[in-house]
Amino acid sequence: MATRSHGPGRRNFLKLTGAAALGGPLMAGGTELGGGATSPRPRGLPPLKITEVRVIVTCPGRNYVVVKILTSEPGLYGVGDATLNGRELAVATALEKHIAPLLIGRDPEQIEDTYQYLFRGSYWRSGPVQMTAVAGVDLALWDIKGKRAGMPVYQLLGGRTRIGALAYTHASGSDFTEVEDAVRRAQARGFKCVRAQVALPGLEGTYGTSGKQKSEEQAGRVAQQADLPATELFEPGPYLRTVPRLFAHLRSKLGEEVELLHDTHEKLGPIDAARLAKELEPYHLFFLEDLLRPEHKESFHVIRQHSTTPLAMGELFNSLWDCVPLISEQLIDYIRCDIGHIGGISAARKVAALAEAFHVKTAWHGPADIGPPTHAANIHVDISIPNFGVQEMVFFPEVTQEVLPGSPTFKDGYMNVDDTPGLGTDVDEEKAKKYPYQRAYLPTARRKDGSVQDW
Ligand code: KDG
Ligand code: MG
Repeated sequence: MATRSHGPGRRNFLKLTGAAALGGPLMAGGTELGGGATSPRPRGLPPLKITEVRVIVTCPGRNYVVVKILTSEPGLYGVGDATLNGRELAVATALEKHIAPLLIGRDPEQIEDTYQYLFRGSYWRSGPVQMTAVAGVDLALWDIKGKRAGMPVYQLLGGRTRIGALAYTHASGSDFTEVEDAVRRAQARGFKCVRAQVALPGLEGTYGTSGKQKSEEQAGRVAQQADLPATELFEPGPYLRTVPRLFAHLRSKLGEEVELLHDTHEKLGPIDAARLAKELEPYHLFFLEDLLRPEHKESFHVIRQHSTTPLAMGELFNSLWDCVPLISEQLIDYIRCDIGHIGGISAARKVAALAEAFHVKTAWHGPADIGPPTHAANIHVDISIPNFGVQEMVFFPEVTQEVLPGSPTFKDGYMNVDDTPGLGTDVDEEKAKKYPYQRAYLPTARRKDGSVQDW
């Protein structure tokens, strides 16, 4: 575990005071933009400054990067999540070495300005490492604003639009019957929507399965961590033959009511993707996820021309602009960016608004490899927008919840947050110290001829 913190050293303080004296920041209605805060404020709250940024890397079950931002108001702090699976230390370093020094002395209430400053101010835009770091800061700032206002973040976003967020979990297995049993277990637990993945005969490992699954939680923890990357085998032929048969089996055994989803995990080329979407049509999927690599947005036309299976895409996107072509051309039905990898709530609400204009719904990424603050952010956005679709979720193990308390709750198929001000999540720094970072990678994949394949 590493906790490195940035506070207002005398040098930083002088630098910030100097910048203000040179007239850098602009004044707006008694509030300074681009740095510190001045009084009086329009609504009479005292000025607030960021005094310290702590970057906490911990491994309670798996690696997480937590950003804790402290303010000049005693006891007022915000907690964000900046976890990027397999590249945690790159994000932690970006935060510690490059971003934290920029934050000291800024007004934490100027969330949009900070987001713009970090996104555009670096000149080098976007990218998963930078945007995960920005998301960590963004979440912590929304947490602070909610705590200061005495409101949960969803209230700041416009208030409730629904009683909870319809959730989906994962079911997988080494054959169709095992997957069917896993779906039934999920249904017994209250889930109305279940993602189904099956192992491919004759191939070592398949994304989303790890042989015989023991529980939904394990099924959810698809990104198995290992000291060095495991190599899985993939061939499109067996995959394309097996998946439609899986869904034929599930529909014949489970009926039409349960909503079924499937994740292709960017493995296919355009014509294979179109074939899969077309062949899955009779089984009425809720959605078919991530058919193509994120580079190949234009190829979604091919899929759309051949099929009415609802499509979801986006967990590898890093900004609003990655989403624009697919949304504005109505090539997908669900946008499923990771709020923790596109810059946080400030970016997500713009993606959601863009999607709303084009009849696209949200389905934010919600795997085990992002921390509870991002899962909480998912729900705050889900329950305050008009065009929410579905929310992927996981049950965190006890050890994770001890270190990172306050995850959203699940009941009768829906996720929810309570009225705790802010995001409702926290970090126990003492407990985090007990679980030091462990090097871990995502698996990789190859074809049978040895060539590289997307995992
Ligand atoms: O770190 C990679 C995982 O987040 C990803 O494999 C999970 O695709 C995923 C999903 O839909 O949950
Ligand atoms: Mg996915």
